[in-house]
Amino acid sequence: MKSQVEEVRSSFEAEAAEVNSSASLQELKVRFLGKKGTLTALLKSLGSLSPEERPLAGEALNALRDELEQKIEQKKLKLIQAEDAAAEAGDRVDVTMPSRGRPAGAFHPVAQTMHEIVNIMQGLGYSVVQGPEVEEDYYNFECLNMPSWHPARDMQDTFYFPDEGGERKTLLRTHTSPTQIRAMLQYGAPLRIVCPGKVYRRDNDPTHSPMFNQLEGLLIEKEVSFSVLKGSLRELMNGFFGRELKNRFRASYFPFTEPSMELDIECVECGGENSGCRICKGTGWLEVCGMGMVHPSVVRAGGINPDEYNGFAFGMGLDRMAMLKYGINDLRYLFNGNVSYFLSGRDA
Ligand code: 2NL
Repeated sequence: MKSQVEEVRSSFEAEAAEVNSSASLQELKVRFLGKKGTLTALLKSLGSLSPEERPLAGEALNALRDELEQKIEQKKLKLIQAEDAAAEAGDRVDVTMPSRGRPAGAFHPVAQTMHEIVNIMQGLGYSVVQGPEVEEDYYNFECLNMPSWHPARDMQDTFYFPDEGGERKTLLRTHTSPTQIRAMLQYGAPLRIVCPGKVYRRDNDPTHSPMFNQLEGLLIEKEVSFSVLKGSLRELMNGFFGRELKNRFRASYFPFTEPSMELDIECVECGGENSGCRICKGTGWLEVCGMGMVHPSVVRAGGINPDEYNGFAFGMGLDRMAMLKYGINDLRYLFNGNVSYFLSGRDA
């Protein structure tokens, strides 16, 4: 029995030396002191010993059990301390580490689009002019042939700043045209300008935001023809989309131009090949730009003699242009500030 006690002790010592976690310590405890443990088996065998041998062997085995239990408890404490210290060290900030860095920034797709269009127009001799977003009714509507009773105002309801008498003379501009009127008054003719910027309308649905971005162009010279307008806009669209696109000009109406037209380009998504195309609704065409020859009374409102000068103007939505060029399928991605959509697969 004595040699068995020594055997158990030495095998415990050997195995305990290998233990390096509280989990493996628990396994060790079960192997020696558990119901089917090595030491437990010896204790059970006491009954088969002779009455003379039993007390001594019992004493030795009980002493060994106490010893093992004690060693296990000590080891457990040490392991828990070491594990806590390791966990804490993992949380500690190593101030000598280099920073993780940030992904490179980029222009907002609408800003990018605005710069691309402005660059093309600058190549055609146009300058950029900016103006106030809080405008006067006169510049936004009145001088553009839209008196207060005009039905075209219904489509351009906006946000007003009533004065003390309750009159609504100050508003958020519904288009960038008032900036073009201001430019005509300031610089006179001849004039070639583009006016990009934020505009506002009382609209809010999946394809209309209360704030959106527009770019208008204005050219005032002597004896300008509609064909100059058509050529300039073809140049703009082909330059912007980077390839020759089919186009068509349809008759339209705006209060401030006469005659007025709209430009359609071939669908940049399907090229007219997909009758179920979500982008062109199966028509093969995309409406991208409204335009016309500036109405003589608008030229006059700009302080320019319409008998001496004429010209053309056009306007387009920059948000829509950005969505078409960059394949953005929901207007809300442009406004919610979540860049993850632009960093990963967009169709996901
Ligand atoms: C559209 C259509 C257009 C204009 C804007 C304009 C400006 C002046 C005089 C005459 Cl100062 N016209 N701008 C003309 C035709 C169309 O925009 O669909 N915009 C998103």
